[in-house]
Amino acid sequence: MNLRRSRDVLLSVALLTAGCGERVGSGSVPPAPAPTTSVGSAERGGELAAAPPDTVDVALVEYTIGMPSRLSAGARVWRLSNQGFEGHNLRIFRAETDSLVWETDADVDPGRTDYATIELASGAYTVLCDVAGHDTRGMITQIEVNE
Ligand SMILES: [Cu+2]
Repeated sequence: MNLRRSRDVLLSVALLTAGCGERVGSGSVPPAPAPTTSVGSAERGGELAAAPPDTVDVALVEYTIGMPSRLSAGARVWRLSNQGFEGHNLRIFRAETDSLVWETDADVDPGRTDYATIELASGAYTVLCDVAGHDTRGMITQIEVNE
């Protein structure tokens, strides 16, 4: 697939550091405690103590992306867990325009879980892992976001 790698600035994205013992209030995205690290910060193997109920769970494994195919629009916490043995990453493209709307800063290492707050407007999106050969082997999926 020939995807344009341009950033779509219409969406605001904030990284959420998975702090040890950091609690996430129910229903809303908490103010991130001045995260200065990039994605890849669940250093202590940490899970958030309590992820918001509308957390989007994404399982990255050879070679599939396990996640809901329908989401509601707005800002959601995405929990990216690499359950495989290779590094994986995530790219989100608007399906209509092939424009990149979000990407991980770095690969998620095997066994690691990273968190990001991602805001998506309604529409159709393609979600894939950009590691060479992974999308063609199955790490690509279509999702629909609705109001
Ligand atoms: Cu991958």
